[in-house]
Amino acid sequence: MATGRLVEVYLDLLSQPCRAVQILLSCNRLPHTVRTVALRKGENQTPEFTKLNPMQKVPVMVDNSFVLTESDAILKYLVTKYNLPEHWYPRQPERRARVDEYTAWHHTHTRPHTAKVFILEVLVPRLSGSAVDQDKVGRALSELGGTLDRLESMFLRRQPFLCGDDITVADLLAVCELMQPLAGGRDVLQDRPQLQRWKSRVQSAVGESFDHAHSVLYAIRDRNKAKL
Ligand SMILES: N[C@@H](CCC(=O)N[C@@H](CS)C(=O)NCC(=O)O)C(=O)O
Repeated sequence: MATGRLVEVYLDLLSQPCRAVQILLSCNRLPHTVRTVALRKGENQTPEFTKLNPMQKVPVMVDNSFVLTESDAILKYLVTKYNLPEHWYPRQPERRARVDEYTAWHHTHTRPHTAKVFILEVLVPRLSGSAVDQDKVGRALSELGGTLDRLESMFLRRQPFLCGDDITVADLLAVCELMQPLAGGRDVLQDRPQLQRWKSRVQSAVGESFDHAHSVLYAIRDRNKAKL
């Protein structure tokens, strides 16, 4: 392990990609410092944070003076730099390419389609005070349905994890995204036993870091449930 300052990560645990980074760090017991950037308070727009990431987004990682944005890049960097167990991001070219294949697809499918449901059911009503637009939610859910079908029929076809026999960073990115609509009380995996079994395998593989990273999300879910 490199000497010097601990890896620093700038996170808001309500953010899906931040949770993926947090889970990787904590389940591998990689010493790190978390700097919380509360998006709801606009802390990502301060001059200090903007200097770190001009795109004003979390997560950001700082390793000594090396600053890195984009969860996908951060996860792969941490595995490589700190020699985390190889299964997270395999060295063998074909197995590595499978992870890259998913993570490229993730940002055009799993992430936008799942995030849209969360935005429509939780963020828009909260920020605008208006009721949930059920027509839009219906359309978003049907789009997400296509992505969930692909996860089952393509990535999880005859294998326990998205990219093979063991957990990789791809599973972390995916599971954190698919958890997000729970904030509004929606379990998008409810009628998806194959994906539920995969999620349980991911949870078992990462242990208590899963619930720890999702504690903010669970609190919002419970608060919203209490309002009904
Ligand atoms: N592709 C980026 C996405 C980062 C991102 O969109 N982060 C959101 C939270 S999930 C954010 O910081 N949003 C603040 C803003 O856009 O103002 C990644 O995977 O790291």
